[in-house]
Amino acid sequence: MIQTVRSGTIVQITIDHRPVNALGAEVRAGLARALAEAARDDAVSGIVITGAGKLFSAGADIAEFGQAMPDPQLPDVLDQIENCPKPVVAAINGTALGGGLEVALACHYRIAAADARFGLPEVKLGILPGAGGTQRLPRIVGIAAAVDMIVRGEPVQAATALQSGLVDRLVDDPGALLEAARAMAASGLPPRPTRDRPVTGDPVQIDAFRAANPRLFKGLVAPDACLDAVRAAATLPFADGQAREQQLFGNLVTGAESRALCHAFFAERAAGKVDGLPADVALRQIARVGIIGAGTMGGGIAMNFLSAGIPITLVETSSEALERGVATIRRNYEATAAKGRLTTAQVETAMSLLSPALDLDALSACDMVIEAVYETMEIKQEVFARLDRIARPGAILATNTSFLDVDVIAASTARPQDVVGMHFFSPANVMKLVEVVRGARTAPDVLATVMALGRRIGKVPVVAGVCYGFIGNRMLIPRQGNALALILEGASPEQVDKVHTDFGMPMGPFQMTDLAGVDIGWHRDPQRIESLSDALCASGRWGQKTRAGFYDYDETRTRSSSPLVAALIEEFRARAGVTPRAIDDEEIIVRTLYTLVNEGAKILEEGIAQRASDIDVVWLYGYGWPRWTGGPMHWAEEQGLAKIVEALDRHASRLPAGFPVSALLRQKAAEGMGFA
Ligand code: T1G
Repeated sequence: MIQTVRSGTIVQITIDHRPVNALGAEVRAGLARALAEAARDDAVSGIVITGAGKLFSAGADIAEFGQAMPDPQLPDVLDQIENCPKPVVAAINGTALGGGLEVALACHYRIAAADARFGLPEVKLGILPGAGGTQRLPRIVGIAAAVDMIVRGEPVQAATALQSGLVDRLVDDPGALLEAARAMAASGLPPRPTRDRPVTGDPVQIDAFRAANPRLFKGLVAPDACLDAVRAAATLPFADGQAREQQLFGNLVTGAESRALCHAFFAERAAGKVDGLPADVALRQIARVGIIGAGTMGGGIAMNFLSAGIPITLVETSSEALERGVATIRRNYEATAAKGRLTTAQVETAMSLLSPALDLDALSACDMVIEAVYETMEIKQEVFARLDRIARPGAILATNTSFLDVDVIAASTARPQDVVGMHFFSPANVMKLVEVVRGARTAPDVLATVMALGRRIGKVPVVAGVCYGFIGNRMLIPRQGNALALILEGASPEQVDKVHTDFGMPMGPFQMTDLAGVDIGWHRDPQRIESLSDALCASGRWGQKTRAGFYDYDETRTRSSSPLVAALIEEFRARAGVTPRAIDDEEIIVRTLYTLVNEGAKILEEGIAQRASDIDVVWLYGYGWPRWTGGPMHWAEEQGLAKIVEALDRHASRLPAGFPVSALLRQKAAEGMGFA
């Protein structure tokens, strides 16, 4: 946990707690002990603190949250560092985050490797830096820079840290860092308690930051608490400011927002683990990827690989479609470069890895092929049958279907073990989620390879079993279906959507339908009007792309209510003999979100998802579910599963006939348990 090495009069204390040097109870105790011994030893003139491996420290042990934290507490250990009568130098060998950076801030001097990163990401866990970070950082970098780091929670690079004074010196050669730190500790520099340094900058910068960044505060409590803590640093003596920080931290760490965000943190990491997959399964080499279809999805998917430096063969059926697809990819890259997030050289490098082709045979050298063609089974089966004859033995054949049966697609080849689903989300070059659909015959090394590849291209891959719509879209079906039923019974699209956006979703069911296209899944027969959606489609209201759907849209895609749709809804109510009634927001939540949770429970029951937290990751990264609620399954647990079941039963008469409440949901509710 803690290694101490003596060289000359300098004691070097190393935090060695793999994998991320988290500051759990044993580390804190070890650190306190080593500091006390060094402080007591007259032969010791200085102390160096560093981390083992690539990181300095990732901060407090998040797994300890919610439990009683054994002494010593981190703030006390850091006070011990700060009050040490001998100079203490932090040798920051790599990433220093959260409590890890707070350790460095309590040291008298900081020297870092040139590739080190520094951050206080606590706000992303629904808390604030609780070991003096909100009090010491403003004393080192000033109010404005401190507020920016603490409320955004984003790490800064070493060069920025040097510029802001966060570190005193950088060392280009990582191998020379410790020696330089020992020399600094032995150089006769006096201890320099950070608490004695003045807070620089103007407190008005705190409110100015809030006014300039309203999105960072939406739906959250931790960001404002961060501002309050920095305000205390700017206005109170150190000890009082630290007490205020502790108070704010205490309120947050036991709160629902922090529970949700910590859940999301671990859920994201757990999602990468595949049950039943041998840890040592050998991955297949993926040096070139083929993509069939250069439309919106195919083009977006291609960009992920090009951006990761993986060559792409992009196949289309016509040169117009191919040129259009390639032009869209270049346009997207140039738009990103125009925002300064890519250099022209990076754009050209990515485009140079793209090989457009008009013939499937061009895919014969690819190690993997992803099909992104029109969403009908017949077309997909025909493509896979041809691919089976063209692709090299051992190539992975992936389908980007968002609903269809991967086993049926695989059966159109002689190599179902090489077939897998990779369901990207639109826009595929932006959305982080990939549902990796494990077919009945998908080989373990294919699954492992695709999961690793998903991470390599910067995605969050989640394993799903084969069923209609996999995890995400399957849960969307009851939400969309009930939303439509609600507006026929008396609610309006505006009311239903407002309930969802107030809840924290980026958009409601009808806004989403308009974005995706009202005509998705439409039978294309304008004479056949069996539903409100049919009527909209028949009248050309296909959504944003036709500037009319459930809402009207102007040239800037700003939406407005449509009197025509309101009239259409009235007409449909009359046809169905429905007398509209007042519907409250609670009923909308029950019938659109509780039913979604219920579908999630059924997905768990059937083993389509490995764990409830995977379902949360799907909704957090694929559908914009508000992260501060942890995802639908965690949110349901916070609501209380018994409350969910009671409400679904209470509204049973208004749910589709025979709407089955999941047996697992009932069982867990009865047992007073969660899903995990
Ligand atoms: N506590 C416990 N476990 C942690 C952890 C932490 N702080 N950080 C990572 N892990 C686990 C993680 O779950 C995974 O486990 C393994 O380590 C590797 O992580 C008082 C209270 C450091 C950039 O928010 O951002 O300090 O899945 O897969 O991609 O103010 O981990 O293998 O079982 O993410 O190389 C603030 C959180 C804490 C940093 C490395 N610190 N960590 O990324 O590996 S609050 C953070 C990260 C705090 C104080 C407060 C990243 C990383 P498993 P990984 P990586």
